Amino acid sequence: MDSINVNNLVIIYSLGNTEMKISNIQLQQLEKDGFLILPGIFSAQEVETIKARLPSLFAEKSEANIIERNSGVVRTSMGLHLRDDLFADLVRHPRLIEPAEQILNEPFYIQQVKVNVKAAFSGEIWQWHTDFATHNNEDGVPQPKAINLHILLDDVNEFNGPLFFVPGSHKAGAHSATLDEQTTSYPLWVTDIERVRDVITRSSIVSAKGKPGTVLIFHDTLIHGSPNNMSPWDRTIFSLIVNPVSNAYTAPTRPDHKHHYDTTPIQPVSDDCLRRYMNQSVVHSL
Ligand SMILES: O=C(O)CCC(=O)C(=O)O
Repeated sequence: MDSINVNNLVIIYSLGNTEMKISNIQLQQLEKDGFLILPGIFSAQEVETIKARLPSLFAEKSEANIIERNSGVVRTSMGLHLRDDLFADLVRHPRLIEPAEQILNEPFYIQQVKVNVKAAFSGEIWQWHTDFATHNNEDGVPQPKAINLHILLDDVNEFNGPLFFVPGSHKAGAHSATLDEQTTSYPLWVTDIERVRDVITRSSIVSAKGKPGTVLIFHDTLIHGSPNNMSPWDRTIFSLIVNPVSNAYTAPTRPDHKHHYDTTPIQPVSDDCLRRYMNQSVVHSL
């Protein structure tokens, strides 16, 4: 079996199959820090192809488009794999799904799909939180086993609202949290501030910056957040949350676009699945 290292992922050639794997060192790093930052996973052309779908999705009158409280522009656009055929492929992309298989080691379903836009000058904060606080309190997800996979669709720098991660904070399990329905238009279970202070004092903060095409992977109990975008540059990020079928919701309170009810296990599609959308005018076929 031959293998080569491309863009931080190991591509293993075996009996004519191509597999995308993260290395054991990266798996250990994820276990230790609670997150991975993987530059160069999607090409500039792939990112442009993904971004080309967004204006028409954002223009739709849909409750899955959540609008910023102050500026009135889209803050987050959800359920995209059910609204657009490119996103139906992207949520099954092997460069996301094969690392998720390695991490989870059991069948998993698509829990949430969104693009978070943090528009230039107006994009608002995501408070300090863990994803598990919302998954557990709103959906009855029993254990913090879900993982969040992001693709940076813009250049994310220190000025346009990068995610902040607290390394190692996932190890403490569930953190005390309170539902915040006031700060932004997106109700969020936010980590209690004394807890955040305590954890950061013992750890640090890492700013998840990177070029378009960078992938972030992080655990359900990792404390994270992101500041307002005061810069003249948009910050757009795709997010896919996957959860083991054995750990599915038990008491959902949220609409399907916030936690998908279909627990069919995800199967990866082919690595070149985005190619057919390149240079294509956008036609929604779903
Ligand atoms: O887009 C952001 O800045 C925050 C996203 C986030 O917190 C999440 O996906 O859980």
